[in-house]
Amino acid sequence: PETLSYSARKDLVKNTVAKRILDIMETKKTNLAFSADITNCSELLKMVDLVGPHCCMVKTHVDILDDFNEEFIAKLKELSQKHNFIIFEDRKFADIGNTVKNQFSKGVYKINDWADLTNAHAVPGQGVIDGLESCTENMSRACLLIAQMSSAGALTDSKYIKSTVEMAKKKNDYVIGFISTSQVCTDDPRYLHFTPGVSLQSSGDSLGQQYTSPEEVIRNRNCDVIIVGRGIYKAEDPVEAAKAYQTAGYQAYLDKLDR
Ligand code: UP6
Repeated sequence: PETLSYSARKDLVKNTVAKRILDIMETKKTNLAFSADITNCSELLKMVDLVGPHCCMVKTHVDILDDFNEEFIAKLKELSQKHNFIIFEDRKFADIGNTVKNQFSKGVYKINDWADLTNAHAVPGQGVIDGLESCTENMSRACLLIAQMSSAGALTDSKYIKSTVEMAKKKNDYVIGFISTSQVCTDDPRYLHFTPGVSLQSSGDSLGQQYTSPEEVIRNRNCDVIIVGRGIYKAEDPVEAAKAYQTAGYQAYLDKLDR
């Protein structure tokens, strides 16, 4: 099938966050999401200031921060404006709607106040999305469903993937795409595919992570966004590493358009 450009797809989507992601990818020439899995606030912010110019999105796990505080959120938002990136909290919600609603909007992190994008497992059923969406006004926030995982032995078989895609389609403005290791929804170009488990150096870690290359993910598996953590923040020169992922990911997109 024909590959549509980011700008052509931008015209098809309704959700503001999806539009912004496609717009940023086109203008900054990057489909890299930086997974900032650093456990200290100031070190994380320093790294994000360095990598920010090269990514369309910064993905956080705020519950791994040793010194989380509200000032951190203010500074992260400042950086997102300075470098023009989306903030994605990788919370992987997976409970009944009512609990998820509280986890999203209350407690220490109040994720709904600051994260443009979050994600959820499909396993609880439709209620998990309804719980998140109930906190959201005018499609100013968005969610991804986790259809596949990069880790060894993931239980997401083809039946589960199919049901996850169907669930997303029932919520087509709020759910803007999938976490997946391949293109799970092939018949609707509005859905974005975000792929973790990407490295130019390594094939895996000792805890089940499995890596593939940016080219494989973007060009062959037809996904849209590469999610890279340790490949960047553990590199000797994180800026050079970020540039390498930016170039590899964007070139694979251009190759796909040419095909
Ligand atoms: N992540 C995966 N695989 C999934 C879903 N999410 O690796 O299926 C997340 C991890 C981590 C990042 O929680 O934040 O993507 C990958 O980091 P890495 O590049 O350092 O392996």
